[in-house]
Amino acid sequence: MKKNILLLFALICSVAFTFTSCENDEQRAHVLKIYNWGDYIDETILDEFTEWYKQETGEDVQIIYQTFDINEVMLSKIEKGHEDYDVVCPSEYIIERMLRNDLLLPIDKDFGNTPNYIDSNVSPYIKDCFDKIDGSGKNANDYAVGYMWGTTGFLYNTKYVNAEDVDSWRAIENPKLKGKLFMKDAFRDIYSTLLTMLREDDLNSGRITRDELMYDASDESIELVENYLKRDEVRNNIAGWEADFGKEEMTKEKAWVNYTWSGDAAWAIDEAAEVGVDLAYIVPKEGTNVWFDGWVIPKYAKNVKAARYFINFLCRSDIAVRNMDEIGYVSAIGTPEVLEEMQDSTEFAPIDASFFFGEDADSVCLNPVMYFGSDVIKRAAMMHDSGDRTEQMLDMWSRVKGDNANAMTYVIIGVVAVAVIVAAVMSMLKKRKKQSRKKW
Ligand code: N2P
Repeated sequence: MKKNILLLFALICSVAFTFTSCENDEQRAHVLKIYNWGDYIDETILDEFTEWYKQETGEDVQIIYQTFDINEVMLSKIEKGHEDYDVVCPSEYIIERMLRNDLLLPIDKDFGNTPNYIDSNVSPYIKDCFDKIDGSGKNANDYAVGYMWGTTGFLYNTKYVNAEDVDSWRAIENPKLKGKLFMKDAFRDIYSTLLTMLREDDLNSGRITRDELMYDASDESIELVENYLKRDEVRNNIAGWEADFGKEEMTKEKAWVNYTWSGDAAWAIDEAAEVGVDLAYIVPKEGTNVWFDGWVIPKYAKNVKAARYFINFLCRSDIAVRNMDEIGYVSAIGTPEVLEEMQDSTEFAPIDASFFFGEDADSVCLNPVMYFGSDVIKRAAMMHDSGDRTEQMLDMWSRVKGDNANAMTYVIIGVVAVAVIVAAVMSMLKKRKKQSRKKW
């Protein structure tokens, strides 16, 4: 009898469990979980997507939107945590790693009656660059769609700093910048671009090409970067490592120079102009990286359909322009509509942007911080996954940042210790005074 009751109880539990998990699966099928960089979209677009999706597919979707500031944080949630994000936005070297580690699903571009904006609107330049992502035999264009792209360089305040002060990586050791420099907390961008200066002789003599340098994760190069960033002149200049607040430090004139991404720079230049602060952006003469962020669908995704429609929606020209206006970054969309919206002959001199918009765009008035010219492209290269050397690079990075933190910690401990001693001496003196008054 007892046995039967137990069996009945187990049966009821398993039915209830199956029922609730089916209900959860059913609910989850109408949710789209997006994981994007902070400050990297016009968020009003998210609601518009749900309306558009209903109109195109007849289906409801509810969005869960989360953000990150560091590629490796996002990657670890998927690689180690197997989190069920439907659509995420890694940079090119992480897309490469995700492809190599089988973490991505191919993106089906058959949208039925809905136009395929991905194939028609993404610039051929971006597709060519994605072809160079080395995904162990998989073509990145089948698994990722370009979103924003740009360079890395120095954003500077023209009141305190001249272009000549920051036209080279050597700027970061210039005593003029003491305590006034913020560096982007993005180890790969800093490591790879700093190497263009530290291994300049090898580049100039042809011992290594720029493309090869972007694969370089040798002990020798890691040591070169670590030693340089730990030099006293450099450490004294660095006020902090920022993931996303450098642009505010610059617009408020708390910092004079920020080594950052071109999109943050374009945004900060506009914002600062409104409060009368003049900022400018320059790519170091030794070189830079040209980086690309793209949308991918991780293999643990639960709503692949909404994910691929979302990616397609972001490739509409009007949506791309709105995102650019909001965040300052350059979209991968290279249509005539985008070109027309971005041109401004009252503000910008003509540049050759034919590599991105096609041959008719060889003299168009575009913001040079966003659509840099061929002079920058010549000294830029795309980064690659550092594979099992990533660990060594990350260790170096925390040693570099830890050293800066320690110096600061010692200062704080010193100040607190002096304050405690002063307070103790003062109270002793007070007590003595009181005692001697009583005696009298
Ligand atoms: C914007 C982040 C941009 C990422 N907050 C550049 N790879």
